[in-house]
Amino acid sequence: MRHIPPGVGLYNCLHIGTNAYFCPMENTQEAQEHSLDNLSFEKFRQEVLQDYRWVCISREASLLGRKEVLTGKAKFGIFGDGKEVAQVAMTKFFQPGDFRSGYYRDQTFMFASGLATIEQFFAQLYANPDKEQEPFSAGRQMNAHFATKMVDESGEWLDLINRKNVSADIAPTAGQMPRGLGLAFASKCFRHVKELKELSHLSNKGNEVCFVTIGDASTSEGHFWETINAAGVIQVPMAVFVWDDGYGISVPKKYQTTKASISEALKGMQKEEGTNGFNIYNVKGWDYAGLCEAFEEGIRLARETHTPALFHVEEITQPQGHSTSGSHERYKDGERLDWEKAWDGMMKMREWVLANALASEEELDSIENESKDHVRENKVKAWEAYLKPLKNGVGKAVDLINDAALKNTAGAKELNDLSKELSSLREPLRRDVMRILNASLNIIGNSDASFWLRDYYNDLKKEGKSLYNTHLYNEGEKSALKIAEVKPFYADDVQTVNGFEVLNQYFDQLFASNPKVFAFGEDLGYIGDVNQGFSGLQAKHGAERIFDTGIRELTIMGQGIGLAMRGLRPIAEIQYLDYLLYGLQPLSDDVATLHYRTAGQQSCPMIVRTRGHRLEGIWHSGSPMGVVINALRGMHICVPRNMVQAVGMYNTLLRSNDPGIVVECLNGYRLKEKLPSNLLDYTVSFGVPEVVKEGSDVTIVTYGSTLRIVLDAVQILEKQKISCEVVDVQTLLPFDINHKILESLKKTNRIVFIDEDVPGGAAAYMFQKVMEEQGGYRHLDVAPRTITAKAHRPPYGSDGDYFTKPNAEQIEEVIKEMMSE
Ligand SMILES: Cc1ncc(C[n+]2csc(CCOP(=O)(O)OP(=O)(O)O)c2C)c(N)n1
Ligand SMILES: [Mg+2]
Repeated sequence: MRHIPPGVGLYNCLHIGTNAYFCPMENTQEAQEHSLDNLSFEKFRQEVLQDYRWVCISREASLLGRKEVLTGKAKFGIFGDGKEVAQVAMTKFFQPGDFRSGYYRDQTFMFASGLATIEQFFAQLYANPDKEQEPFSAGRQMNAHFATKMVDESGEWLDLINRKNVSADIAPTAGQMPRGLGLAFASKCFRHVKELKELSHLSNKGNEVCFVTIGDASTSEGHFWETINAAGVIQVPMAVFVWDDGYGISVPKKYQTTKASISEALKGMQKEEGTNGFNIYNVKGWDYAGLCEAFEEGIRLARETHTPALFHVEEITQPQGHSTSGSHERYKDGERLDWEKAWDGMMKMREWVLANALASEEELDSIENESKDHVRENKVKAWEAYLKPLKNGVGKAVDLINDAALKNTAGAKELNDLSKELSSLREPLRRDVMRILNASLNIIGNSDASFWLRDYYNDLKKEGKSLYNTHLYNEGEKSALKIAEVKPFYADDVQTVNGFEVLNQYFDQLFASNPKVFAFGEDLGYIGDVNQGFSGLQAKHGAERIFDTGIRELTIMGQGIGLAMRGLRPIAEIQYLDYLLYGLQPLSDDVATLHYRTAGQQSCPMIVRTRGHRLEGIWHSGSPMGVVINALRGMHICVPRNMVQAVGMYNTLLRSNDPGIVVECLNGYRLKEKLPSNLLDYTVSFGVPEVVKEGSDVTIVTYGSTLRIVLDAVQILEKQKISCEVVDVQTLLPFDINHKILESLKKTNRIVFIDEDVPGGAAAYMFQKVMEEQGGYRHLDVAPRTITAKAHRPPYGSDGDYFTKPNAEQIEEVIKEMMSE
């Protein structure tokens, strides 16, 4: 661990990316060797002053931002005051091609890197949904949740190598850690997989560093520890900056961290001669020169050698406390508050500039004053731009209501009152316009006078939808829904093989044909996964592309996220569906929301491969599909009934930019299947169920491994002259987009939904889709049913399974009951 001593004196001589970031001025001889002349001194001075300017601008943005919230112009604000100096230092080493995976304190970094303007910052504070004004999330994210554009409108990756890249922030503390690991890990893949060299717009030989920022308290999360361990093991160019302000909202670090110091607690992670691990640095958050020196070394080593670095940046203050939701006087004592004032980074930087005669008092005063003006002017611009369409909307609605009042004498007074109410709102919202238009329409009724009002009301509804309800999935040509179906082709001399061999042959061909594809997980590399899908393939395609990971589902998902966001095609494995819960948080909060929360500017086409439903016991046999479909809106949920279908689903996902999860049936690996001869080419259309058996008395809707149990029951029922139509839904998300199940129901007038989830889980979801969305209730002769597992998990042993999950006899009984109603 390196302690950077504070106050190292005057440094000059700028050589970004070399060892000599700053050279001590006292050493004139050496300084001359580094071409210290007036010109370079002036350049250095200007750079320091520019940094100071960013510090001042950012501080003013925090101060005015808080006021905007307290005066009611914005709902909530969280700011980066106190962290400015560390961030201007960090910015110096952030190069085009690099990535940031950070959190809500990084506004100074965003300003100083040229990735955010003050106007954009305030546009987000006001929740302006116009992407031109608020380019990070189009009004979808809280303030200080940043992002840069990574894919174009047609879903192609931009030249990330020439851009400074910011992966979209999320609010859950430490949620940036797994993604940061993956973004850094991608550099390792680009460096070591020679077939990727051609993708020169995505990487420059893996020289990119991922900058990961995190607060001191958030290092208490398991996400932090798992990520740090994984990065220490696999050695990736990740630079972690812990902004240590001593608190996580109100809770001080003595309750957060062993020895109240993250660098102390991490000592065993320090890389030593001949070991892996981290380079760990301690540095003070107000010490501009010390910060630059530490960051220069750690980031250079990360870039060159892929050794991760951790910077414990201590003694950071929070001049305005945590956020606009409270005041820090409630939990910091007088001594702490006084200390924070005395060690304010902005003040310390000013002192340092003066002590080293880099500028006069007057020069610094004018930088401070100009910064204040700059922020104030841009804040006003952002507010005006935000209000303009809203005011226009109010104006138009008021005109229409007044107009209608003239034509509607009975309701004129009420209409005039409504139009007055609307025009008197100082800070109107779209919802105010909607409410008043609707109230006006209720008064006018369906008369001719309502025509233009209703027309405008409908336009605003459409506008609201396009502003707030779009981009959950790709909408253009990279949408999985636009991938045309190609049927599997079976040659005359078709082979019949085990299910796992279908996958194995497919993955072999896939890895030979597409260098962007990677697969990894527990036991996936050397032995080729627990069911042999990858058997023999590591030896053939290389351990850089098909490999084992530690037992750490969360960061396996993180590795997948990072690779996918950088334009690769990861297949990240969760060994058993039951263990998906360990990896669910990044899928739900990060993957599933990414395209939505960036309004389509970032994509994460990762594939999660897992297997489930059908071993035995409380774990290894679970089917928590209700959890999955509800947590993962924004991903596709594929539940193939066999491995041929699974391959078609992998092909569809690989052709699109949408993320998806494929749940293979655990009992299917040794079942015989015919091997298609177009393994790489056929696709399964998402949201298109398949009728696997036609019938006329009852429609049975199911999926995945339950299908086999259903077919057993159907055989028995058919002998009793009950004709069953069996529908395999194939994908739970999306679900039967063309209402094929309704067509079946129209024919049979009886329907039952069957799966192995708990009551009220995925079967209830399918029920709601068909009954409510498709209007299936109109075609029922008898009450519709769901058959599910019991509420508890399946006990170990085949009888435990039999009495817990749907079995053929139970299905037979329910269907006979339906037939006799
Ligand atoms: C998983 C999760 N738990 C709780 C919160 C609420 N929360 C937001 S910020 C915060 C404190 C974070 O403190 P720290 O990591 O030190 O960062 P700082 O705000 O001090 O920069 C908490 C508890 C959250 N956003 N996410
Ligand atoms: Mg903190």
